[in-house]
Amino acid sequence: MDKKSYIEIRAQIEQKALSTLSQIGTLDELESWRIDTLGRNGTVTGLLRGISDLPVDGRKEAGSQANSLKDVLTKKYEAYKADIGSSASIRTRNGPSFLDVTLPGRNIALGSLHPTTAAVREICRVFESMGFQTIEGPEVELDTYNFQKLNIPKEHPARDMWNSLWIDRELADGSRPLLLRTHTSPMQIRTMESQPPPVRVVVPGKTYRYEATDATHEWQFCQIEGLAVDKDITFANLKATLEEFAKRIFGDKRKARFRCDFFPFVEPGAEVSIDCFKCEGNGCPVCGNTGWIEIMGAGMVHPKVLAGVGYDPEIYSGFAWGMGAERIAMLKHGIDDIRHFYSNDMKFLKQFS
Ligand code: FA5
Repeated sequence: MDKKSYIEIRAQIEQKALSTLSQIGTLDELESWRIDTLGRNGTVTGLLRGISDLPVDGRKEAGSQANSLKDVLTKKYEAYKADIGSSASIRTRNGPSFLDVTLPGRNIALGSLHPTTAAVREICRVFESMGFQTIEGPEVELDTYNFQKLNIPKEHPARDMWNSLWIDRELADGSRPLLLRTHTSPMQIRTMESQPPPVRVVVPGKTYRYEATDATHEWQFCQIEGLAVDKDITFANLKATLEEFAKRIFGDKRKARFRCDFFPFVEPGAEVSIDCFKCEGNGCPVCGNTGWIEIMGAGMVHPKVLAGVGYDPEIYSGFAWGMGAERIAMLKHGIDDIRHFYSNDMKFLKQFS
């Protein structure tokens, strides 16, 4: 054999050995490969023996090439053996890696509902069971809907009740009528304008106010508006509906309190509070030492508002409310600071998963 043929034979042995190895999936197959390739009568051993048939001047180089092939294949054999032997593995057909089907699976971290979302859904379900339909509305609102059609004209001092975040976009007439809605009440108007009575809707959604935050106030929070309009609706219907809501959400133990309040779009108006979960109504920092936590404003829809949307106030009457979803969740779970809801603290949020 001459030097050229020896080099060709070496290349063929290498190619065949590597290609066979790449198909191997079990220890038995690997052992047969070792015997065929590196064993006493294997191809590589035969290659080494063939050195003595070469002319003397080519033996040194051929020997080093045959030995380096032996080293490479031996190392590959050991790596495959360790890999297959370490587990019940399945060889992937083309890649060098192994898929170990016996390893335990990795847990997929499942998200969970934010406590505000959970509260909103629970509250809406309660009202849905009483015949209300859940709808949503725009968070960027027109002055007309947020104020004017709710009986709050421009320059009216009642606007001070809602510190507004205005959107700095001037219209052709020079007005800047867009704002982030300060409450969900604009949806009272949008709903009544879009359908004839009877109406029974609840409207959850984000609301925004330009105000300082504290334990019970956020600048962005969630409200749930409610509106029922029909013939013969009275304040007794309002009270019964909201008391039923309070019982279903807080249980029979919690007490609800109705007190006179002023909102330009209702007459009469009421502030609804629940006795403080923290001090059981005795007075503490959470309830501002009053024993009560205000959860909503409510009242009978003002006749001017009904007339403004084309409902005849002589025939139809209705009640409405707007409650703070986080305040409800705080009462339900004993959370003493509303700022936890929006601090993105996983330790807080995970308690509700
Ligand atoms: C209103 O927003 C009226 N639109 C409610 C209403 C609707 C009255 C229909 C009559 C008829 P008020 O500003 O009081 O009212 O807010 C209603 C509720 O939202 C409050 O009782 C409270 O639970 C919640 N709330 C108000 N401001 C904040 C705030 N900064 N952070 C968290 N919750 C708030």
